[in-house]
Amino acid sequence: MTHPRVDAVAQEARDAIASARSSAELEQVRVTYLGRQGALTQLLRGLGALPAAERPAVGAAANEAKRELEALLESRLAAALEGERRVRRESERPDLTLPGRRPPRGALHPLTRVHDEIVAIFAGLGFSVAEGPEIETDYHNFEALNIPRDHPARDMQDTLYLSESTLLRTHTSPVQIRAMLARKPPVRIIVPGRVFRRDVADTSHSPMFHQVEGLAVDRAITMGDLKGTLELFAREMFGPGSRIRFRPSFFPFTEPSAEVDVLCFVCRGGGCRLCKQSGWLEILGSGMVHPRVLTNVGYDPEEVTGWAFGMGIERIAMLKYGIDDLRLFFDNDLRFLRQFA
Ligand code: 2U9
Repeated sequence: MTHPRVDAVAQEARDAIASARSSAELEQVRVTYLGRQGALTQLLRGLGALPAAERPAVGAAANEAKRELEALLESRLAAALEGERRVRRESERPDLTLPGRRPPRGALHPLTRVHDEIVAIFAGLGFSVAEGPEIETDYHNFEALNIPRDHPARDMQDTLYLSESTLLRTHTSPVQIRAMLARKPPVRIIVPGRVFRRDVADTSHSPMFHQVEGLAVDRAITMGDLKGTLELFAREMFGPGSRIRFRPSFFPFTEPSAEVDVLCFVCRGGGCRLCKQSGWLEILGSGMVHPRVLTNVGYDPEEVTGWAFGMGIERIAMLKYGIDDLRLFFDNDLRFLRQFA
């Protein structure tokens, strides 16, 4: 069934469908001809205004054209959508030739790096790692180490006491006391760990910091052994040109005692900002274990001798990396930490 008035609109719609280039354009065509204000819809709606004799023929032709156009639109729309999906799949296809994305990689904390390096150097010399509790007794932290009751280090200013007889260890030395109480000589241990002091944080103080201490006890251990060991340590830690010097000092738990400097690795002794023009950098304290300390752990100072040393990991790290504020180690500012990646 056809009718010239309908045929003109229908042909126009067919042409529009044929030339539509996308699903969006097809939808536009549908709205133009079959939508609420569409040309064919208006034509059907205007049937009442036609002479009665013409209504059936025009009505039938318009309905037929509507069904035909709807079917045509549906199949063209399906084809257009499939085409558009294909184009999108193609453009979104992963490019397998692109280089992979690197997973974000963390880095060791500078204190961990220095700790590991120190431990590795002494492990290479036959020392084994010993660890112990951070909460200690007054006996292991002070008494056994020949630090008498009236010694300034005992002052409440320096020590964080938990009770009359327990405290946060102020050095890792109580671990060496425990090790010696537990076994017979020879002893060769390295003792890394956290220590605590009653201090307010500033560029060079922190209520918590890290130490590595060392202890060697055997028959005929001498200060020469200590010096040779520390010289080797300094060369591995600060470079093969490193030299050390001993300055007389005093600690209650060693006799004789010495503070140890390393030749400044920046100016090689000439004097610079890092070594404050002295040519030397203080790196640790050391000495021959006091005979009273050996007696306290049941060793006979006539039979065995020993040496010990202690160093602050933060201090070594500050010298090695040129860091001027201790607090940087504990702030966990990524702008600082990333520099050690
Ligand atoms: C035992 C006997 C002796 C450990 C020693 C030092 C000297 C020393 C400081 C370095 C910087 C502490 O972190 S710091 O402030 N330590 O100068 N430590 S001798 O002597 C011992 C330890 C244990 C049984």
